[in-house]
Amino acid sequence: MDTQAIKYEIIENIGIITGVNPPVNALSYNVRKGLVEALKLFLKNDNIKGIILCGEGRTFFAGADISEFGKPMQSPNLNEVILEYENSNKPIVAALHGSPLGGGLELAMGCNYRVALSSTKLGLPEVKLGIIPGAGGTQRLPRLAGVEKALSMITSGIPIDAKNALESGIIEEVFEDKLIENALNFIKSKLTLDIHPVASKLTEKVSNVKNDIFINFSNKIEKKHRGRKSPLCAIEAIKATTNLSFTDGLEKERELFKVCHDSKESSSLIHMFFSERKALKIPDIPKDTQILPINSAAVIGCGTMGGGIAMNFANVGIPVTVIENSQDSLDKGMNIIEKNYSNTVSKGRMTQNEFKKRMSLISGSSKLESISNADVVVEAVFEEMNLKKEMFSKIDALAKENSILATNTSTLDIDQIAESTSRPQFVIGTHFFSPANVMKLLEIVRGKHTSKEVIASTMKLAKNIKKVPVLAGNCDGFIGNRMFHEYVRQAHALAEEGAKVADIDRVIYDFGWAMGPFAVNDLAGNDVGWRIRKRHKQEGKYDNLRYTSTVADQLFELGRYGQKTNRGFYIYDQQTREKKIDPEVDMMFEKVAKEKGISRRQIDDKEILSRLSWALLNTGCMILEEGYALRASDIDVTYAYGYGYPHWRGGPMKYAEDYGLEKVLEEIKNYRTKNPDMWPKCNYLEQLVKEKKNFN
Ligand code: T1G
Repeated sequence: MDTQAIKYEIIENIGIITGVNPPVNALSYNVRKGLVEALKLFLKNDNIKGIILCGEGRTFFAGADISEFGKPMQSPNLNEVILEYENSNKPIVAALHGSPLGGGLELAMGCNYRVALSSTKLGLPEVKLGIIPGAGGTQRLPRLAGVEKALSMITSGIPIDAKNALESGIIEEVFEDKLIENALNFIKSKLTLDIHPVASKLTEKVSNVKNDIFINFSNKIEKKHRGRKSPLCAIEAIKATTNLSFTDGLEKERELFKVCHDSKESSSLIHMFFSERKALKIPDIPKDTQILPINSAAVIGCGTMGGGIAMNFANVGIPVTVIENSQDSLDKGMNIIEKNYSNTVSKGRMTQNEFKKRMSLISGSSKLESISNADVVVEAVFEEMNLKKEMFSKIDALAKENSILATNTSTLDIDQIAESTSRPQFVIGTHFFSPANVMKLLEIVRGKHTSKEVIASTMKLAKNIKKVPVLAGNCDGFIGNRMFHEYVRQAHALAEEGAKVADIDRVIYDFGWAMGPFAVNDLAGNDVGWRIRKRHKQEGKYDNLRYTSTVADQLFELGRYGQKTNRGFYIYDQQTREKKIDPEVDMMFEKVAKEKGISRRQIDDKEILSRLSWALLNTGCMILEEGYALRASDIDVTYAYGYGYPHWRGGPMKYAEDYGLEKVLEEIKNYRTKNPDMWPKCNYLEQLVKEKKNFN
């Protein structure tokens, strides 16, 4: 018998059950059914004395099939499958490789033994999808590895490596290679034993656990995962191992799983999971598009951005040359890179050897000629069009044939930059987010002439350097900053109309963003914003729009650039960086409102959130209408990975969809009556509502 998703074979007296459900052996209905059927056959066969469970292709079972969530579960469910394996009267070893995650690891924990290749990463990542392990993971893992390890693995969702799993008692042996051969020897060595271990029966309840540990984890989670429920539910489920029997604990897990499964947090995080992967698919770029090899890189400019960008290459083993025009600036930039890496070492997150390896991959040069061998050149000089154009004509003269010429710009016109070269098809925008070595988003900007090969290769490069790429079209500010600009304009309008700066930031923070718009402005630098506004004014961008940044301009003139000058919209403590409200700033807004003839009023939290959220949504819809983003979900990915938008709210477009687009439009229309130039009409949104459609 070979179902479509499971195959089996017998080697000597050992039965081997193999998952064949590419790409990741997700535990879909066919797999679950096949697992039970194959096991039953083997249990009936007297020649078979032991069983190996494994997966074909890149991984052992990587968990439940997420695309089945929300649909009626077809029997057998995973719990039922695992019970069959656990009750087997022949010993079973799970032979792990790749990513045994979620239900995959839960299934393995239902087997008597687990062995793994050393490259295996094991984990229970369910909280990343807004749920908790739902097939006994919260009950078996603490019995195998202790409560503390289970709390750490399940509440973070971060996988551990095979060595760590071995030390924690989750697996029994680690092999460098020849997984099946070694697993065969392993299970044969166990055949003479009368009893084989079963995780659920290791102990009735997990004892000697202090309650403090649960309190400490909850406190940590409430800080780290502000607003989230699933990690707290996971703690509750794990706690059940200390006061309930395995069967009752499983029941408790089921209850909590259901609460999480039915939550917005979960549907939003699942939306994020699939959106992140969808963003990699570009409709007009076929899968077999030629990929340009990237084995070396050059970064021009070793300031905060340039240095961070260079680290991304070194982190994955790509040698990179950073270029600055003076030795002094180069030394300064290289020192910052070194300091960044040293900090990681001192936090215990990098070994000294790795530190040396990464530093040795980064070389400095004060000569632009050093770009001549690089497969990709990333320009990260000051955000100024003439400077960038001048730089690109020089790059054009020096870079080798077929090298990707990328510009790290956050707002500028890629086509204008490309025009200064003789090979615009090789020019592309790569908008990194600060700090570039930390932030996951990479907005990739496609110019009029950028070739398909260059786009496909840059998307691939982004994945290689562990970024989350989103392809944007070439409009001012691309996807992210074009929307952010309108969001900030709305925040300033709110402040002019009577809302307090700190209240606006508080509402946004409480919603789940990393920080509010004014705090972001202080972090990014009001001088940066001022330069962009100056250009926008020259280009007539505000001709039909209310200009709301008068206070920001006044602060700039006072030298209040934000955190870097210890003063911006807030006042910052020089040592602790703690921010304090400055009532003077609210008074400046009041004064400006008076001068502009704006009548001030009390503005409640609901209106603050609604106006800021819909300013993003309305601009996002315009971007979709004009074709600068491929899909609404790309916008959600942009905001979650580049702007600190809470993933568990699904992104600004998904949030609006959940709220109801019809209701959203009603509110926008209401605001538009009072303030037409703050709310440009978007036909795309009107059309969606008219047709009672959602984004896609
Ligand atoms: N279900 C359905 N599809 C999945 C999937 C899954 N679990 N995992 C991956 N895919 C698809 C993915 O959408 C993509 O599709 C393709 O596979 C390759 O993925 C009861 C409740 C395993 C580390 O959360 O972390 O078990 O875009 O590009 O970079 O408690 O996929 O090609 O069409 O990400 O090599 C727990 C999620 C589920 C694992 C591989 N498991 N997956 O990374 O490939 S909940 C997870 C991953 C659960 C039980 C419960 C990664 C990976 P397409 P990829 P990759």
